[in-house]
Amino acid sequence: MATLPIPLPILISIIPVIAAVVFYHLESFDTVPYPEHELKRKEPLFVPKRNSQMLRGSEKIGYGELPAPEDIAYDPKTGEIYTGCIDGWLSRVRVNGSAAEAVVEKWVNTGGRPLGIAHGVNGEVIVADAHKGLLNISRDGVIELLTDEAEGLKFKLTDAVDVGPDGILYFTDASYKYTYELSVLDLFEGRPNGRFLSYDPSTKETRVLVKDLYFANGVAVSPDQTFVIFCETPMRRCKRYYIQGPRRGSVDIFGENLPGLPDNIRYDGEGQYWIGLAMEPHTFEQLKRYPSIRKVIGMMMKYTGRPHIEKNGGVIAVDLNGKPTAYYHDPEIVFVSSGVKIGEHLYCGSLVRSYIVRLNLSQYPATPAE
Ligand SMILES: *[C@@H]1O[C@H](CO)[C@@H](O)[C@H](O)[C@H]1NC(C)=O
Ligand SMILES: *[C@@H]1O[C@H](CO)[C@@H](O)[C@H](O)[C@H]1NC(C)=O
Ligand SMILES: CC(=O)N[C@H]1CO[C@H](CO)[C@@H](O)[C@@H]1O
Repeated sequence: MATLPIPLPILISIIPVIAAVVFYHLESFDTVPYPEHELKRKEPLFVPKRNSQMLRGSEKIGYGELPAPEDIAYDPKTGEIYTGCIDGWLSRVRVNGSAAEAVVEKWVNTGGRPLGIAHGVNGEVIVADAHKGLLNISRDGVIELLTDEAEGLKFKLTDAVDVGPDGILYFTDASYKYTYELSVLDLFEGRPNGRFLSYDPSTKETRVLVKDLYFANGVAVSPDQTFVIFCETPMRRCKRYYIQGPRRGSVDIFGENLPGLPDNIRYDGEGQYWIGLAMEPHTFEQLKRYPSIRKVIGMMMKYTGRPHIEKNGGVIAVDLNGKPTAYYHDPEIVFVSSGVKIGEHLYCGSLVRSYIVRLNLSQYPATPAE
């Protein structure tokens, strides 16, 4: 009788370990380290004013009628708010008076997942649809696909959009590799799979302006139209791409070390950009350091679902130079996808709630930090 090289009880006890190791190596999900210099610990960003309990006093707009309203775009001509939901609907919300009186109209269904929204120069609505690409929705609700690929590579997660001079559209594809539903895997993988692009309606040309971006997200054209801001979610920073003037075509950092993972960016017409922050960074910063842990969690997610590491989301306001002015957050709010200031209210989009959160900023302001 042949003797086992390892005693049977020990062999049995290490089988799960061997299985785990084999499984780890077979699994195609492959993580890489984030760039070394990005992992340096930094002092938390100083923000002069904050409201650290922004849910207190907030109201719910369209409760139950707006599942995961991601971006918010205000049309000053009609006083309506547009938002895109997880069920594919692009809804128009009329808010006048109290939150309870808000009227939600399901306008068009893209059949995909509408994310970024911008009002075009001809009264149309431009939608960055995660699944479909960049869409043009005419005033009477006809949907047209403008573009869904560039340089031979299809978009997988068209994310944010804004309209620049001459009606040129600036937008992001957060990842060519992972869909909206699997976006956590993109952040866990640690590769720059995103692109910042433009689409010119007069030539129908799609151009890649910046590639190799880490989850390219929120887009906002500067009010003087000299540059376009976009953010890289896992890097907690915003970059600036110049579209006019002597620096045209170059990129620099607009703001970094944000107190959360940034999503959409909106200019308020009054000197400030509002950036939605999904969650505070601490746990994710830890994960960024350990690709093998990200890999194991990423693999397990297929069977166990997404790990819940998020807390304390919010919105940060920064001035025209990217300097923070105010930070609204709350331990109980997560996956804030956008913040838009309309009049004296801040309206917040969400990836997990079924309504828009609204806060009266005159009544519940950010106050000087001690
Ligand atoms: C969107 O479609 C409308 C209606 O056809 C058209 O007037 C408009 O120019 C289009 N916008 C873009 C950006 O293609
Ligand atoms: C917002 O709060 C201010 C200050 O309390 C109040 O005067 C104003 O009426 C509120 N606005 C609305 C629309 O409720
Ligand atoms: C927040 C909002 O949509 N307010 C609207 C209320 O109604 C007036 C006039 O009808 C609009 O100008 C506002 O924009």
